[in-house]
Amino acid sequence: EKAKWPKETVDLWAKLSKKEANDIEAIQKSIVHHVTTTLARAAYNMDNFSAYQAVALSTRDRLISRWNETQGQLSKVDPKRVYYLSLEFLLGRSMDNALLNMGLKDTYDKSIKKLGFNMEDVIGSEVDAALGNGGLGRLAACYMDSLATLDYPAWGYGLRYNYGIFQQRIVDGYQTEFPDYWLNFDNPWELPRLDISIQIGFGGHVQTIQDEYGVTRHSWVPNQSVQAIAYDVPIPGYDTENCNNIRLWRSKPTRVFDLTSFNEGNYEKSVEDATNAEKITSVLYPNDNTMAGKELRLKQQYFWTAASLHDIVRRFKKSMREWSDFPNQVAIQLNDTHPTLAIVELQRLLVDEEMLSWDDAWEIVTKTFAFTNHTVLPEAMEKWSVPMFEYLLPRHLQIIFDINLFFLQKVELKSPNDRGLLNRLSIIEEAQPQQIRMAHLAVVGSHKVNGVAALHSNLIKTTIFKDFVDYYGEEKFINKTNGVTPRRWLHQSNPQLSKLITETLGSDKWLKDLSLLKGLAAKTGDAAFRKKWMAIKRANKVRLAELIKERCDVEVSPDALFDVQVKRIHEYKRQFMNILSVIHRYRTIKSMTAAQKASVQPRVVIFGGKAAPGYYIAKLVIKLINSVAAVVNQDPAVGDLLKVVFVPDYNVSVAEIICPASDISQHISTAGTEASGTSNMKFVLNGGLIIGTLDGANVEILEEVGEDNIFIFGCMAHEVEDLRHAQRYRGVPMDPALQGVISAIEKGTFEDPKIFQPLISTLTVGKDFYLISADFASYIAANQQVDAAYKKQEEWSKKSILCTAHMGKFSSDRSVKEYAEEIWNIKPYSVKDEGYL
Ligand code: 4GP
Repeated sequence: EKAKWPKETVDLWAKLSKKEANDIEAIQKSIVHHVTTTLARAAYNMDNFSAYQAVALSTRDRLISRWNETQGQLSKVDPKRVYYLSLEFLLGRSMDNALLNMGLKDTYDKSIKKLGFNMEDVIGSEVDAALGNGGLGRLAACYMDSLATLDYPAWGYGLRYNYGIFQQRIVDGYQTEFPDYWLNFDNPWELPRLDISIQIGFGGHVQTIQDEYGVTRHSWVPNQSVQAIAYDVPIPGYDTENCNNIRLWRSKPTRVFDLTSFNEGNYEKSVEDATNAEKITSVLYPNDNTMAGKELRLKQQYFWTAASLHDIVRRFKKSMREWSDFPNQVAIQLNDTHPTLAIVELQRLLVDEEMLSWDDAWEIVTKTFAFTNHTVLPEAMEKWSVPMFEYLLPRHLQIIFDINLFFLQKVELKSPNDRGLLNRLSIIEEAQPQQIRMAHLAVVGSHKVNGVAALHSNLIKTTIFKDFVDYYGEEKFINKTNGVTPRRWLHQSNPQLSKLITETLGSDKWLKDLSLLKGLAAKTGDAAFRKKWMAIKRANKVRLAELIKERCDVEVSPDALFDVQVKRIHEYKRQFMNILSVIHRYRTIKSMTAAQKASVQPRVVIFGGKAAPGYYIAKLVIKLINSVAAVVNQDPAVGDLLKVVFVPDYNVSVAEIICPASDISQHISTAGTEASGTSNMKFVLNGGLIIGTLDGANVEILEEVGEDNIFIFGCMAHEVEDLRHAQRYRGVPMDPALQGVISAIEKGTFEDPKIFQPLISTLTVGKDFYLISADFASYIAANQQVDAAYKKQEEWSKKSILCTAHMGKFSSDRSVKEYAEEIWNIKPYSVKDEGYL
């Protein structure tokens, strides 16, 4: 179009599409402009929230310019891109992060101060975008930050849920759930792309025809359809002009189908269909490490993968390349098995719609996809019942059966007559009814499969994917240890420490090359530095103490040892073991003389995290924590020696306050159950020590920080099965200290013991699946070592510094670079700042 314009029109556009100026005056003008026009307010009726809205809109203008520029340049250059398919993006707040990444925080700070507002209050008015459950969703968000920062051409694809993860409130010690209608006040961090709308089908039947060459062709004729509408979320990199995109899909009714019902005189039905269409992206399933198994969830998965693939294919087609070039232009990463249907959908598009041969199509598919596994827990393995699947996606089911048949035929050639092997490898589980094993489909349809920490990646090779490793060989199964973004998890959440590190290292380069932190190690001998370091930790503890006062109405002393366990509540994460050890500590203190008490290290034990609404045992753990807290916090015999709090509604923005404030944090899963963990990395990065088992990324943190700077206890992954066997069949007695704790609960020390009976039953000898009894003694001992080490404050401060100094490996920049080079084969492209669009 541009080519047809006269020169003066082209020049006029160039002149008028200059990017915004970033001086204080321009920023203030843009804020006031949004106040008076977009918000239709004025200076005299402003509050912190409307100030937030105006600042957000002004920030968003600058974000959009970068986004536009990046996407424009990338369309021209058309490099290979990676598409990260994730059902969860746990982004948290955007404003602070966007300002810091764009290098505008200071200027905005000054600008709004002069306009009568305070940056912290304004930032505090933003609600979290909580479109995720826990580790998996937050990892996706960290990876998006790193991809943009490293200038990789990358897009995320997900769903725009109306309701994010529920809000948790504690009522009478129990978790209660409230809907998180986060879109109540509009969301300035998204750009609705109402023009990008894709029709997605469901149900119906498959037509089989012979084409003009006599080849049998299938085509799917759905009988329902909904529209996918795109909402784009700009993701700015740190210290770069690049700004990537997360495209989230929202479901809407299609007009065509409403009209059919309407014309048939069935108005009510047509409105009902429309409402059902909107339900698809209504709510995030609140399950972490478990599979929901609901029909609506399967609908979400297909809706999302189909819309995303359609979009990816449309972009590819613009370049007029050969289909065989597809894997040279497109890499798709499957974040867990949730998007596995994308494999089937691409095969369907290529074979049924683009008329490629099955084998040519399958080669393209398998070169395009790679798959990340995040858990070995059996309850998390996604399976879909064949009848339900057939009803929703009849053509996809046929394709899955064909993929399976061709795969098993190859296995048969390699290992003839091994029916057991075929059964174990099959994508279809022969149950009543048959089940589709999504993890098997993901492995068969991908060229690389990775775990998320060294231990976990080895474990999947010897357990859930063992037979696949024998068949495909080792090279297909690799490790990509998780990482976290130092921008959000240190620079943004711990500004004082970030400043001290920059001063000490002489530049802020460490924010893009985290290995530079090792320069801090030389400072452990510098007493003045140690003092500054510990003063910052204390200030962060004061900030957390204020949050605790506000949310839990408990006063805690920032001079006590802050001991934190925040993460989803799950039996395998063993919050139960933690609170049992707290009861043990309480009983020990109660039995002491005054003289003995004088040498006790005061501790504040801080819990936080959500339990899946249907996870009864996890919810009882929350109740027990609150019941123990109620007794301990009121007991004058204990005073400040022990306090227990459960911080309600743990989320990303609460984590940003908690992570910088811990002295010790707990990562105590039964060995072999936590795939990686990422909060462990955030705590250590902020100079907190950890107590943990040899599980997930703890193992690699130990390697980096050294055994003097971490507290390791408990059994090892390879011992777990033997220990379970021993307690099941040889009746190993319960640990005596644990026995004492259980008796105290049963005697009613903390409310009516009947409440906790189902929880205690999980410890019955022979049933203690997560091995709390087996690990209890070493856990108590490790906690005693923590107390003793913390008393030597000078030594502790050195450990704290060394922890941060050795965290270079755990930047998500490192993880993302490994994915880019070893799996996706993509190269960075730096956007040129041309000053106009
Ligand atoms: C989580 C794992 O439990 C956690 O160890 C890991 O750090 C995280 O993924 C990111 O890789 N898994 C899930 C899940 O959240 O639902 O499987």
